[in-house]
Amino acid sequence: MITRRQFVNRSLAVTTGVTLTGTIQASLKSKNLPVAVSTWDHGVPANKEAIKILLNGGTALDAVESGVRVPEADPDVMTVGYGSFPDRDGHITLDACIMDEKGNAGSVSFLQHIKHPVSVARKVMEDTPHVMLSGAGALKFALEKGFKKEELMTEKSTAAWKKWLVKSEYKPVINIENHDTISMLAVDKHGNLSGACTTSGMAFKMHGRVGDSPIIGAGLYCDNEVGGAAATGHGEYVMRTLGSFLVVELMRNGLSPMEACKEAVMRTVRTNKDLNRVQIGYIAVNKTGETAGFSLHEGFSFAHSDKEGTTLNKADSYLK
Ligand code: SD4
Repeated sequence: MITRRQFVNRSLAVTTGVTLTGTIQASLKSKNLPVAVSTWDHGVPANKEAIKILLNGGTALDAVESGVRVPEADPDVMTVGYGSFPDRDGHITLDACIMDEKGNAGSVSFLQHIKHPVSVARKVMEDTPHVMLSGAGALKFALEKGFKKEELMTEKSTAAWKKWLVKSEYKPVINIENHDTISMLAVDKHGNLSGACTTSGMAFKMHGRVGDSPIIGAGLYCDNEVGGAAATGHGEYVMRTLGSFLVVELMRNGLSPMEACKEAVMRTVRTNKDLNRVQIGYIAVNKTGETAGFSLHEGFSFAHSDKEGTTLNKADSYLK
């Protein structure tokens, strides 16, 4: 078990801009709610959208959905939504989920041709008796709900796929291109907590592969009494430990967001010998708005927003 003392020497300095500093972040304390936290550099524009909603008195649920829609629509973010890296057969297949403050959850997996899978996941949560819809069924549901069927491949995704086909080697490079899921957690001014997660999954994955991101408890978990957690990285490793659920349960047992994220990474470290080519990272928030991020390898970043602004933070990691 990790003690709080093991973290006291970490810098608590908060960056003031959106440029990533070299400062490794311990837990970040928000002066006041509301607060939003999300994964990677593309978390910055996503967070800015979310915090705008939160500061206007909006709900955490609306904030996380609107926030992650930003990278979903951005063709330059090639790991989420429109313009993503495809699977090895040239198809973009998307995974997403959402959870609200009441413990409701909605999810879609292996969804094709829809730019905003997170919004389909919300419809699954709100308009069906189910938690998860997949593949052709999820697409049929989305079309019935008025979502537009679109070609999500761009020239850039097609070119990346053709380049990959030359060698056809599945060797994900950590921190680069193929595992930059956007996961976001928010606590609104009423103290209610929600989360969302959306991704195209591992680039050049096998057709039909589904990762951790749409799996409640793996890619995302929220408990309004305790806090929330979300994951990024090689989904297979997150799924094997149900990492986000684990982080929330560790916080329930008294760990800070930082300690809980670290312990969840350590669970993977203890059960896997060779992690050289594997990256996983977690973000977490507790009910007071304290946020943190921690990863297996160096290189993971997370965005934190509150009424004082948005910062991009370098996460601490197990391997330096
Ligand atoms: C997955 N976790 O499908 C996702 C990939 C990702 O940052 O992009 N994570 O395994």
